[in-house]
Amino acid sequence: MRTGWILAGLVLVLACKQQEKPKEEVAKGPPNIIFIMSDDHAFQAISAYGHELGKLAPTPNIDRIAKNGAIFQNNFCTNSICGPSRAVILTGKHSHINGFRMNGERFDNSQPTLPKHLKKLGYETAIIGKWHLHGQPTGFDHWEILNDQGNYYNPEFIQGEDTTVVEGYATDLITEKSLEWLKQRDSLKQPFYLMVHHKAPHRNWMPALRHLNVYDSITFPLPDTYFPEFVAQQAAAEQQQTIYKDMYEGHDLKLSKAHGSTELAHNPWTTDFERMTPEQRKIWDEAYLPKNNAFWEANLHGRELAEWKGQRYLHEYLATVKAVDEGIGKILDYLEETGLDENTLVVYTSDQGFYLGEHGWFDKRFMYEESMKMPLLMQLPGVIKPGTKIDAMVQNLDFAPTFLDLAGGTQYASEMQGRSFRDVLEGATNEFNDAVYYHYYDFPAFHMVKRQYGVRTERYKLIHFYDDIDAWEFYDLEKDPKEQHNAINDEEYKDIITAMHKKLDSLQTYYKVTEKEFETTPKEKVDKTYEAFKKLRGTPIQ
Ligand code: SGN
Ligand code: CA
Repeated sequence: MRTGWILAGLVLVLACKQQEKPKEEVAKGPPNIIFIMSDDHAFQAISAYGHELGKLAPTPNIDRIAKNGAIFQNNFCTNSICGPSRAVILTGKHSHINGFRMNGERFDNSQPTLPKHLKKLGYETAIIGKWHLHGQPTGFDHWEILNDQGNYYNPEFIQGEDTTVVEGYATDLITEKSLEWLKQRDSLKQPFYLMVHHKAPHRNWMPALRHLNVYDSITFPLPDTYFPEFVAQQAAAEQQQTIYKDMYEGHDLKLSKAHGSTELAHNPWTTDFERMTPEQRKIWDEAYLPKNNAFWEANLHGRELAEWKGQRYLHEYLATVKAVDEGIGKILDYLEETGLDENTLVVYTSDQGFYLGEHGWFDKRFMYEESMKMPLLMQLPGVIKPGTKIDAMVQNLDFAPTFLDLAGGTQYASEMQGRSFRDVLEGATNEFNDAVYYHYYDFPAFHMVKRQYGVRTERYKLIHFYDDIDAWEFYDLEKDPKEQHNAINDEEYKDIITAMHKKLDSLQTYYKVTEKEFETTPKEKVDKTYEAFKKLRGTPIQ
């Protein structure tokens, strides 16, 4: 009997290894860092940001981070596209310096990165989920990454030389694998840096089976810029990311070919649905058949159809966010149960912002607010006061220097272009950047968004679209927060625009932007790409 109790006690002690840890001991060393990043998660879709969409489709667990710590209202990416944003986060350097300016380029994995520096400081490092920088990750003690963009259902995970298809839903699998990694390590031995990188809510927005009907009863508000006019906004007029013109009815909107059918409508690449097991597909079809039948019965056209497409998009996008939020809840619960939360910096962000119907769009890339702004929430007890709201302008460029500062390794940030915003986090100041630089290169490519660079200050924004065009835009964000009126020729802003040009020049000099960054594409290539995407699109239902 006694032996039985002792054994049971031992098992309990082992099982509760994390809980047993004396909290003061954990709290003394440098903080652990969990960096949770989703793919294309718009701040509008996070309830802590107070947007109407977030309120209707709340994210209570992401909001917990804001309650426990800080929410950033003005965090901007330097280049609103996946691979490049990830490269900036890893290196603390702008795209033209770290060498990864657009998706499809090769990331030089031999260069110094944040995880490599943290390892020198004694951290154990890991990345689980989307990588998207080609080649194998370096600087990580453990990595398990999705293949390229990854898939929502039964995705492939790459670990070392092995690629394995894992049955399940990507968001849940990434959460589970992250928790497994956390549970098997000894946090008394060394601090950790864990990057949890979700695929969701990236295109083509496939929710978890348990969420297929989750928002069916809600009509989401579409932005009042859903049918824009684009006056003096040539680049905006020539993009291909308009919900009602450019989405594929099957791949994006999950529409059936016809009433009564479960076969998908226009779906130029079919793998997303083919990956599902028959059981998964059955649940999917049972959820979608009635909704799709109702669509065909309604026989919509014109604006009504465009609005229907916007609704379908928002329903699915927000439903994919739900699993991300649930996963974050599990991670936060685990940290709290084990006491690890006391000395863990939890970061939640997305690789860039995203359009949820503003200007009629999905996707990102533009220097306009919704895609340039990234959500950012952070908690670290003792350093960040609960409920802190930060207005200072920071960038993804500043993440690595800030984490290094908190980890006691500022010496490694001296080569970086970003700066630590630790003082802002600690509430010592709300002053940081007076202006931020942006440069997007990925043209001609998906969505045909022109090359552009510019500067944003607290109130104004100056953008130059170049390559096959040469167009300047200027916005007064206080008077025109939705960036509808290009005021580049407005007399009243003449002096401000001159000052913004000066600011832009000085930032380009400071960040060592060279002539090479303004190269243009041969016209033939641009024309061919426009043609290729037109063909791929086929004839949209309009
Ligand atoms: C895919 C998407 C595009 C998206 C790019 C880049 N098409 O190509 O819509 O802009 O990724 O996204 S899809 O139909 O294949 O999903 S990023 O997040 O990697 O930058
Ligand atoms: Ca992305």
